[in-house]
Amino acid sequence: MPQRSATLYRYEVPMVRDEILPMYARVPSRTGLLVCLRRDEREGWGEIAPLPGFSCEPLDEAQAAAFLFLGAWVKSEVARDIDAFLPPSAAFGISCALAELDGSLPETMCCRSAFLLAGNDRAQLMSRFDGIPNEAVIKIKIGRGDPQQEGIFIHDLLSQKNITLRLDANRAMTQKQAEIFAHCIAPVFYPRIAFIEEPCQTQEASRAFAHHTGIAIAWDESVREHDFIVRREESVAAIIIKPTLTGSIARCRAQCQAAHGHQLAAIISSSMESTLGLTQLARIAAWLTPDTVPGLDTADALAQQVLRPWPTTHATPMLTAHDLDEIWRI
Ligand code: OSB
Ligand code: MG
Repeated sequence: MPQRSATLYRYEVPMVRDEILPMYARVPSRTGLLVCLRRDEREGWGEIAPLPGFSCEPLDEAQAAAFLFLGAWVKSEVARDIDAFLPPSAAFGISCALAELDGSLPETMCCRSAFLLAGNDRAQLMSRFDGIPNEAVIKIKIGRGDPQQEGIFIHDLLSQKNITLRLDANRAMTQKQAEIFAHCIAPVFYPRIAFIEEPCQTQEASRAFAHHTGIAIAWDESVREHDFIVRREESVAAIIIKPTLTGSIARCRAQCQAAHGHQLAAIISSSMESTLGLTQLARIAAWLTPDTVPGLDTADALAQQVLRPWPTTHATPMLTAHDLDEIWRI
């Protein structure tokens, strides 16, 4: 009889760069759970961190579901379809811990990520931008201010550097505002906008915007709506997959495969996980989306790293298992 145990820890880390998030989702600190599963001599870790403003489940609900599931797991009673039993954040975290236990999540991390720029301070944005190499993929948050000024800013960036941009509006603009934004950018530059994630408040408006301007779009928030189906659409270049909001590795893998089957890019993206979750997302990206640059440039939003280091934040202090609050052990 193999020996099994499960431990849950809670972390809370100050958020030092919250301008990545839309106003409605900003929180002073990021809170989540880490799950550690042991079976015989092996150990597997995962992160359960619903993102306020994006996840449907609050942390206490994810925690209660994890207790129930892990209580059964230590007795070797295991549900086949973990997504049917657990809210997405818990299904993601527990599936990572299980995958580390059985060795099914490859170790290699995708070390590239789209550089993420956000914030209204243009001078500060430009100073970060200056250090970025030409061939980099850069993602900029838009829909935060005056559409005309934002359009001019993007036009200027595209005229100064031969870069490709991803833009993300988090559904903030009306179709009219999105078109005002687009009209401030010379159409010769449109092909260097890989896509705009969810430009408008509704899917219909985003589709109409893409159709009128010829700028490609990507679905992000829409992917998690109950009636979303992956299909090839005019002007849709990619779907964004956020495992913490989607569910188990198996479910994320099925979504990547569906996207690829429809010639869409699938982009693995951060939900502001700690560096433990981020390193696992980088492994998932290397494995499931090897030809696409993922969106994982969020490690520096948090004041501390957790358990595992992220390649670009070596100066950020690290929390080890000793620094975490153990909340449950079975
Ligand atoms: O809309 O993609 C988003 C982070 C938290 C919540 C929502 C989003 C994000 C990001 C992550 O933008 C970074 C990325 O995708 O490049
Ligand atoms: Mg997005």
